[in-house]
Amino acid sequence: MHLATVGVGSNLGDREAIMRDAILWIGAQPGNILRACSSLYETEPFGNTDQEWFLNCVIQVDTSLPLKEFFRLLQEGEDRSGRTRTERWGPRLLDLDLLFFNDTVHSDAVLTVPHPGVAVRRFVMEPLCEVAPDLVHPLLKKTVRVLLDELGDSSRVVRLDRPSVLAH
Ligand code: A4P
Ligand code: MG
Repeated sequence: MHLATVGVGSNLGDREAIMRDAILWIGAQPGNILRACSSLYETEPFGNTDQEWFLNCVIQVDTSLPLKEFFRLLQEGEDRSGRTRTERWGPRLLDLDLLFFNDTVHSDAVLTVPHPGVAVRRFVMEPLCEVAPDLVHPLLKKTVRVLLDELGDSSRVVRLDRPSVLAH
């Protein structure tokens, strides 16, 4: 089994329902077991700031799929949510970013793991620290907890104090 850590985000439509549907779908695919799901966070847009706030969370999945197959599954998950790929960093129904895959370090034309943005984005690091504070970034050689302490990004990230996105 491999441990995949995935960032989930949405800033269009019924964000929570779209995220719940995607997370349940990922967990229901053959070879996958949903192991953890963070709280939801309401987050200020990073990059292109002229858009609606996002909902973000982080999940962990035990998977028997190899790296590239798991990534293809995430892309299929984005596509089935009706997402159209338009502007970079622009609004989206659903964004599934593969943050880590075990301690694999991999880069080719379509896939970079760990996700290059992971350690500099508060909207990723706060939910990530909730589910995997002791996970060590395989390139930076520091735990998530330490990386969050050292984080320079001061954009606003608010944890929603309500039942799990899956508890419906
Ligand atoms: N790609 C390469 N490696 C990966 C990976 N590890 N995970 C490639 C996911 N995708 C990866 O992605 C662009 C290309 O990245 C894909 O073709 C894929 O092969 P995309 O999701 O189609 O485009 P994008 O998401 O618009 O661009 P990018 O650069 O991936 O942006 P991010 O990093 O996904 O950020 N602000 C808040 N508050 N919350 C958010 O969730 N998300 C973004 C998007 C911007 N601002 C945000 C949020
Ligand atoms: Mg993306």
